[in-house]
Amino acid sequence: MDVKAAVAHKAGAPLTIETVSLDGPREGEVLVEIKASGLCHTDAFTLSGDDPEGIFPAILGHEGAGVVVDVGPGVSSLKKGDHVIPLYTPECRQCNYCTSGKTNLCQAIRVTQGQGLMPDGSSRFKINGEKVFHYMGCSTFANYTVVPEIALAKIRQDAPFEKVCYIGCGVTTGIGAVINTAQVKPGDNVVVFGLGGIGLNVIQGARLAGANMIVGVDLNNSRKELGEKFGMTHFVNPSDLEEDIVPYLVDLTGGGADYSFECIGNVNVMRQALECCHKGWGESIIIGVAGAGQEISTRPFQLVTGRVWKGTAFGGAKGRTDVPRIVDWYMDGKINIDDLITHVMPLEDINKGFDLMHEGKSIRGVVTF
Ligand code: NAD
Ligand code: DAO
Ligand code: ZN
Repeated sequence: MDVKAAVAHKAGAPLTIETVSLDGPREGEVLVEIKASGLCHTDAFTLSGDDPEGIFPAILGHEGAGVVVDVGPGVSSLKKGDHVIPLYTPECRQCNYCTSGKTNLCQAIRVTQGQGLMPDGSSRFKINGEKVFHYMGCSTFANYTVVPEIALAKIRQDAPFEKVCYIGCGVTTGIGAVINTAQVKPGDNVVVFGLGGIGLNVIQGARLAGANMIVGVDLNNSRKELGEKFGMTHFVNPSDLEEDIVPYLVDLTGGGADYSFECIGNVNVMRQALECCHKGWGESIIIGVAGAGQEISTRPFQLVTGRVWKGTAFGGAKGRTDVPRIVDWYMDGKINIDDLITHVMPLEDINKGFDLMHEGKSIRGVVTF
């Protein structure tokens, strides 16, 4: 079939809206009509050329929601008409990672997904007979896409696509980092670096977990009001400080953060996030994705004296199990998504959506089809 997609032909170039040919679903695959897709910093990162796994031409997008239109042979958990959220971290429930109980990083289709291909090693997308790569197993910047069954979370039918698509990445990553990875407890002091689409969800996760101080750090003062709406108790703009930010935060939190979260992708900030943690027990969680070849550093004595460095992908969530629950939290009013979706636009305006992100004017832009 012919589908409408925003195609990334090469790093650094704007996306182009084109008609792309899409083959139907094969064994274990599902054809999904995408109704809405969020624009995440990670799509922009891949488009910039900084992503070591970036392959072109590709159809980017990994934060979508839509409806099942057709299923391939052997698909048993989904049927036509089901509402779904594609998962860039699948959940096969069978591989040794899934059954370990220690990680959400299912490896069942990891190799081909990293190559921009479906599990059988081929692509379903073509332009003029030439292969176009999938992205993160999702490719949600197209009005139809094909996704493996194990990479689809079935969600309730009354959830609005243009809101719950955000659960496909930003919401789950931020809230999950707090609840699954850090396991923040009531009364803990938390510091969040970077108050964008991920960091604000870390803040609402910390509030849900009953944190005491929730300190937000950002260079953009316009993030203060929104941060406070989501539960932030203190705001720090490092450029307004006359002293180094690390001793400032250690002092503010009465000895250091119980948990800190880096939600930017800046390796210097990652060091600050570790070093503002409490001696003896403070844990710092890296969420931000740094550019190709970049490295983190600290004095090993920071770890010897009890601080812990961790990272998290998709908030440690097992998507087929956890995503439908997070959709319920949204529908029950337990979490706020509406105030984070600042711009909704047709697919044709997707490049404007990325401009708004780069200018710091949007939290989440969403394209609809
Ligand atoms: P964003 O651009 O919306 O937000 C980043 C925020 O950081 C902005 O508010 C910006 O003003 C602030 N900032 C930039 N430099 C700063 C500095 N030096 N000090 C303080 N604040 C600074 O980005 P996002 O969508 O929230 O994504 C954040 C990061 O998380 C990205 O690196 C993205 O690739 C990554 N990410 C990771 C996962 C995962 O599973 N680990 C999932 C999604 C996104
Ligand atoms: O190696 O098993 C694996 C999974 C690698 C992909 C993890 C992606 C998480 C970070 C990228 C940001 C997603 C939007
Ligand atoms: Zn698995």
